[in-house]
Order: sequence, then structure tokens, then C-alpha cells
Amino acid sequence: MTAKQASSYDAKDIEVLPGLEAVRRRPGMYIGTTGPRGLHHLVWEVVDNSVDEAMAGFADRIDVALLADGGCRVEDNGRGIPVSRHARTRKSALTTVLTTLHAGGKFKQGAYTVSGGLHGVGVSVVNALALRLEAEVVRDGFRWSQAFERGKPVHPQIQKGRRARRTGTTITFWPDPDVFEDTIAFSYGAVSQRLRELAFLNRGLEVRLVDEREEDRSDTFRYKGGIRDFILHLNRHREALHSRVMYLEDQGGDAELEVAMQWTASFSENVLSFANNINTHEGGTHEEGFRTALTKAMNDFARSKNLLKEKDSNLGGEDVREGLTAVVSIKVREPQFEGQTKTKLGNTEIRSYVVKALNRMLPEWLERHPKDARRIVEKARQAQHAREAARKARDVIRRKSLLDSSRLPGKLVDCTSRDPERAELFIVEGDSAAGPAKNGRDSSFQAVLPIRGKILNVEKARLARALQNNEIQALITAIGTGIGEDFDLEKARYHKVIMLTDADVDGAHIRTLLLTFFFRHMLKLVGAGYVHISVPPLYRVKVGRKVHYLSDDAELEAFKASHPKARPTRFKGLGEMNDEELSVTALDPATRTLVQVRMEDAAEADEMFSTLMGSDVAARKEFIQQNAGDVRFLDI
Ligand code: 0RA
Repeated sequence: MTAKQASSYDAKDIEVLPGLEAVRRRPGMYIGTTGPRGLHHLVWEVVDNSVDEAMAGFADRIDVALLADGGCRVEDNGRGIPVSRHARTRKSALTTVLTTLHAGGKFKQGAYTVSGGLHGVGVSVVNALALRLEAEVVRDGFRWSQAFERGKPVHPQIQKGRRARRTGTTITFWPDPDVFEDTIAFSYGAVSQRLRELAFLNRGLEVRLVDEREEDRSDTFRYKGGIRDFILHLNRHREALHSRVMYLEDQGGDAELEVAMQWTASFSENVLSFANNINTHEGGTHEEGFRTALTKAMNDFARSKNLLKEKDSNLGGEDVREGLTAVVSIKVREPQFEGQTKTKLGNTEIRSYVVKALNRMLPEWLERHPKDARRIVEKARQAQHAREAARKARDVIRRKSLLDSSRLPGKLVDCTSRDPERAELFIVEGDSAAGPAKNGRDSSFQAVLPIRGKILNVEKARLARALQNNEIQALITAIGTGIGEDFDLEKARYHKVIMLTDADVDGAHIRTLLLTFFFRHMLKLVGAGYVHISVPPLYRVKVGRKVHYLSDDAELEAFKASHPKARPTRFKGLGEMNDEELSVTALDPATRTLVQVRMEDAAEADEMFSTLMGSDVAARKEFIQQNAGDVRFLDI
């Protein structure tokens, strides 16, 4: 764990800003949504405060419990939130932190904190959006507590008589059902995944999670190897090219850098970057610095060892990163988060800091591990050759205009509108479903492209081979953007590309293959928010003259409870629906259910892909059995 001296704290440092009414009036401004994401945001916010305390070197354990009554409890063994009285507000520091917007920010300065961006809105926001919140602090020899309802203190801070030696903070909160949709609950999977990530990113920190609801589940995360263990975890189903994980760390004046890397036999690149424990999906200066330094170090090493001859061209960045799994974690004093989702690090000084630190450490590591280094260079050389071959193949195909959207694929049933913003492309599995889709659509703006059978697995095949596949060619041509280096979002012919597959194992497989393709070769299409999944219902029930569609077994059970006599029928496949049914359940914007595929899904999707598409057969089998038809990873 990184031990950093926190500046000495005084109650007067807490800045007082207006109350929490604004938060309750416009929760979206503070936590994004009032759906599942927003609900989980509350947990991240509270946990982040405890992690900050751990990063500052004062806590080494965090306990999280999902309570049977719908609440969530987060406990740490840090110094405890100060309880002394604030000079100006004459309130206790604890009360101020919990009732004043942004009070926490000022008060956390000195350590590496999160300012703006995804989290860091302050625990007062959680308080405002909680039906009830209870804070308990142990410090200065006593136990202190205070309860709040919808952000307002129920009573002043209470000092409990019992002397206590150990210090710490416990925050327990119950989300307000007036704010959040009441059908949503904390997801054990989502919470445990984030906590595990935090444990990887903060070496030695022990994070425990207990589910006290129906299911009796718990996990303890503690990684002595930190992000080294993270790499081993990410690569657990991949074939590593070298057994030692490369690990580099540097303490700069205003930042700390940690990098862990391992190359695998895979063809894809898996670089995760973090700034102050936040996954910087959109990259930023730390990631740019990392890429620059890595490409240079590999070329310098390859040249110096004559693995690259004078006549050979330099290894490209993507050659060097083929098969690479890397975690770049930076802790910055005052991070600036930019980008559409505020997950891009903007601090310009960080780029040169990272380049400088890695220019020193990377060559050292390569010289010290010559066997591993040669294997990595060999892999990059193969990637370079494949890239050159792919370019030639693409040139040939381009010359033949196979990817040119002026020659649309014969299978495409296009729409009449030429306005991409309005136009939608349905990628439909099999010819049987294509018929109803073609008839049931609104042909003015909905196009249909039937995909036959399993399209080529692009995880295992390099782009050159993928491009020879007819289904892939049709896909690229219909979408119109081109691919890889030629990709041009402006040329997209549809701003909604919608996958429509059966709700069975085969459908899930095809959907995953398509997603693999989009994430690997048309990432910007995902980034633009164009890629969607249409989720058709599983059941149909007729009560009197009215037809109801039920999306899953849970809905079916609920429906049966109130209509015991109803006889639901299960849809086996899209092909079994008639035109009208398919239109209502999957095509018509007014009645269909669409899930947007987001960039944040990439990491989890990547794990799914490498398991599902990679070469570890046993892992694949197990994964399919456990996750058939599951779009869970797209939900939070
Ligand atoms: C600032 C100063 C001090 C403690 C904390 C923040 C703190 C906040 C949270 C939120 C959750 N757990 C926390 N643990 C600690 C204390 C400074 C001092 O003791 O001098």
C-alpha cells in the first residue's frame, strides 16, 4: 500500500457550501442516473472515502455488507472522520461532512484524492439520497454516532460513554425509494467486481464483502502482489509467453506510477489504465505516455540485439501491444478527468512524467530478463508481419471494392431513409427470422441484414483472415464505416446497429461473436453509442383479448401469481414469431427493449470474449454452461 502523509486536518478547513436540497431535486446531476448505476454509485462513493483513508496509509481493512433490509454498510479501520466542532458552522466535522455538499473534497486534500469525475461527489450526496444514514466513528477514545434521514440530522452527534481503543468509520445507508426505482437492488456481482479491483489496485488492502440477503455469499479480497496479481487474474485463461509478470513502479514528486505487464499468445490488446483507482476507460495522458515509452523501449531493445535488422521497419505500437495484458495505475495529487464519461485523465504533466519514468525502467527490465524480452520481441515481429499482410489483403479487397459501401451486400434489405441519425440496421440471425423482420419492420428507417450461422471468430483470427469472410464483409459494407485504420465514424449509414438474436445458447454465442467483432474492429462505433442489443421477450400470454409479453422467468412468475389461469407459451426462436409479434416485441421503438452496448462493458466483455473465444476449451465450456443467454454484464 502506498503510504502518504496526509496534511494535518483541522475542523476549520471544511468549506461550507449550500445544502442538499439541490441533490434531491436533481439526483441525476450528481450520480448520473436513478437506475442501477446510480444506486451503485452510492456504494462506490462511500467505499472511495475508506479507500482514500487506506491510500493515505491509515487504514488496511474495509468491510462491506449488503444488508437483508436493503441497506449497505461500509466499515473501515482508519482514523475515523473527525468529530471536533467546526468554528464557523459550530457543527461537528462529522455533521458537516455529511450535510454539506463537497465538504469532503476540501477535507481530503493532501492525500491522493479524486476530484470531480466519476466519484468524489462527496458522501453528503449519499446522505441526501438515503432514506436513512447512520454514521459511527471511533476516535479520540470514544464512540460517536449520528443518524440522518434524507440528509437531515435526526439528532445531534452523540458521544457514547464506552471507551474504545481502535479507530474507524462505519457508514450504513438505506437508499431512498422515492429517488430510486424500487425494483432495483445492489448487485453482488457488480459490488464484488469493483471491490476486487480496488483490492488489486491497493496492494495489501483487505476488502471483505458479505451478502446478508437471501443468498449467503461472501468474499475476501487481499492481494500481496497488487496489480501483479491483477494481471495473473486477467490472464488466467490465456497462455502466457513469459511466467514472470513485468512490474515497474516509480514515486514521482506529484504522482506515483505502477505498471504491470504480461504478454500472452492472444492477438488482442488488453491495456487497463487507472487514475486514483478510477478506471480511465477513455485513456488519457498516463496511457499515452505508457504507449510511447513501450514502443520506444521495444524498438531500442530489438535494434540493439539485432532482432530488427537495419532494413526492417520499426515495430508499430499495435505490434508491440499484440497479446499484451497491462495495468497502468497512476495516483495523482489533483487529477483532471475529461472526456464524454469523465474517464480520461487530462493532466498534461503526467504524460512526460510517465515517459521519463518508463524510459528508465523498461530498458532495465528488458536487459535483466533477456529471454522473456526476446520472446516478446518475437511476438511483436509476427504481429508486424501479419499487419503488413493484412494491409496487402485490405488493399486487394479495397481495389475490388468489396468493402466499398457503394456496393451494398445483396442480402441487405435496406431502408428508404438516407438519414443515418434516423436509420437503424438490424443484424438478424438466420434466414427464418429475417423474413418476419423484413415484413414487420418500418421500411422507411429500418434495414435488415441476415447473418448466416456462426460468423467467423475474430478473437482467434487476425484481421486479414476475418476480412475474407463473407458475413464480415457484408457487415462492414452495410455499416459503411470501413474498418481498422480506415474506420470513419462519419460514414456510418445507421446510428443504431441492433443485434437481434435468439434467447438461447446459440443466440448468445452469435451475439458474443458480433460483440467481439465490434469491440475489436469497430470500437469507435461502440464508443459513439451506436451498438445495441434488442432483447425480445421469452414468453407470450393471452388473457382475454389482450396479449402480454414477459421478458424472463421472474416476470413470468409474477404474472402467474396474479393470473393463475393464464397459459403462457414460450418463444423458441425469433423465426417462430409472426411479423406482427416480432414487430411489437423487437422492432417497434415504442414497445421493444433495447440495451445499449457501452465502452465500460469492454473490460468485462474482454474477459468474456477471451474465455469464450480463446483457446482454453475447458474454461469456455464452463463459461457457456454458466452464462448462456446472460446479458448481465451489459446491465450495470
Ligand atoms: C480527513 C481527516 C481525518 C479522517 C478522514 C478524513 C477520514 C474520512 C473518512 C471517510 C470514511 N472513512 C474515513 N476515514 C477517515 C482525520 C485526520 C486526523 O486524525 O488528524
